Amino acid sequence: MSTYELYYWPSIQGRGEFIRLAFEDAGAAYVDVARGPDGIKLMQSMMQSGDSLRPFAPPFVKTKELILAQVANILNFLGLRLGLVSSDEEGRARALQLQLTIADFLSEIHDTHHPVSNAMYYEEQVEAAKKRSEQFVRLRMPKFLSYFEGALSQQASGSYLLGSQCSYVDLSLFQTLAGLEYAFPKAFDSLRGSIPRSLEVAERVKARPGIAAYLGSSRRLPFNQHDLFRHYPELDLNQ
Ligand SMILES: N[C@@H](CCC(=O)N[C@@H](CS)C(=O)NCC(=O)O)C(=O)O
Repeated sequence: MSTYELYYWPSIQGRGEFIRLAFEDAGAAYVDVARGPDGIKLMQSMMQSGDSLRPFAPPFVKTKELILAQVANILNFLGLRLGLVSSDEEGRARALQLQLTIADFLSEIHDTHHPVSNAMYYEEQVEAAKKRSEQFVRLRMPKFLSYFEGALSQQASGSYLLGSQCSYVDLSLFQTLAGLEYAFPKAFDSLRGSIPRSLEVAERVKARPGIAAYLGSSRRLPFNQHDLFRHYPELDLNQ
């Protein structure tokens, strides 16, 4: 099996983590290129290449055949190869739908701390961030979480989002819950009781051999304040 190349910012988990978890769970050979010497330069040069299909933003993955960007698109492509999605068309489409919903969720999570612009510091947009987070915590976070809980409640107990097999979407759900718990501990705590199935899936994902080994390794960076999930106590409101 050839080695996959992952390109992502080296000092955060960010959206790259959703791809890392899939590689780690499957025990796939991959290199986190931007964590190596001159990796960031190489990543940036690939985004500035003359190729019209060049990635707009990281994460992106280079395989023997192609360079692919967009988390959900990458996971849709890798899912089959890594054994992290069922091989039937319907199952793959449903996995992609759930993953795209996670992408929407991540976008809103990001906007809690950067509601005005990515090009401004958090400190320059605190007031807008407070308003945005108040809405997020009260309405959007429970709405997204109950959507995934609802999807799980369609399945037999002890299964995953798409049935009895763990898929890349379950890994992403685990990561999203871990990030929310870090960023919004109070708000997350108050919602725990409403998402028992999701929490249970997250525990099972955490215990999978590839994931458990990864979480205990130095490759798993801690959450930090430059990341997608950030903990600002002033944004973490009880609903
Ligand atoms: N929709 C894209 C979002 C990619 C994205 O926002 N990447 C961030 C890091 S997590 C970035 O570096 N963005 C640079 C930019 O938007 O200019 C995905 O799901 O992969």
